[in-house]
Amino acid sequence: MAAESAVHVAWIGLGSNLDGPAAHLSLALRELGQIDGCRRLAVSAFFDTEPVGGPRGQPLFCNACAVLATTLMPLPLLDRLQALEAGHGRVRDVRWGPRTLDLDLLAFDNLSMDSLRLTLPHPRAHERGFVLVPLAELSPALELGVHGRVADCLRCVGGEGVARRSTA
Ligand code: A4P
Ligand code: MG
Repeated sequence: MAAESAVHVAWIGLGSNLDGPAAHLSLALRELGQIDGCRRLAVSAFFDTEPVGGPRGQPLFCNACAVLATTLMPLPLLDRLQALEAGHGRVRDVRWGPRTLDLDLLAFDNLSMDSLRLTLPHPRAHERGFVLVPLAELSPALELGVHGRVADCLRCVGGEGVARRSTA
């Protein structure tokens, strides 16, 4: 990471429910730390989670969160995340359908933005146990914009359908 560039903090949500979900997450976590301009600061446990939305009967998801220090700005970081998804064979067909790897930019510093390609904080993070449970392990005091602190969002939503894996 270039020493003279401003360093930001980015929170990433990882999800997979196809072709060995935990292996996709483990590899993606390594890859996140190898992105030029990114350093991995912290990683949550892995969680088996009931699918929210999408087609009936789709497989359980594995979810986790990571915190990165980065000199990249949000859109270039999103580009890198989408390139990693593509490298894992991600195919976009059914909305909220099965996927090998989903990398969501959950929050970036305390930035709020809403553009065609990127909304920050992630517009559904505050209402989803599969995001909030791993995120609360790392950053319970993180503010999700107008929705308030992660720990408070989790108290409202609850962690139903989210089970910590005994081994990652
Ligand atoms: N986009 C806008 N803001 C962001 C952001 N903050 N981070 C745009 C990432 N992308 C953002 O995303 C669609 C478009 O959102 C992107 O092109 C980007 O420009 P996508 O990854 O192609 O598709 P998606 O993830 O299916 O879309 P969406 O609507 O973001 O889905 P969600 O809300 O992330 O939900 N159940 C369990 N248990 N675990 C899961 O991980 N995931 C989903 C997806 C549904 N149910 C789940 C899980
Ligand atoms: Mg996504």
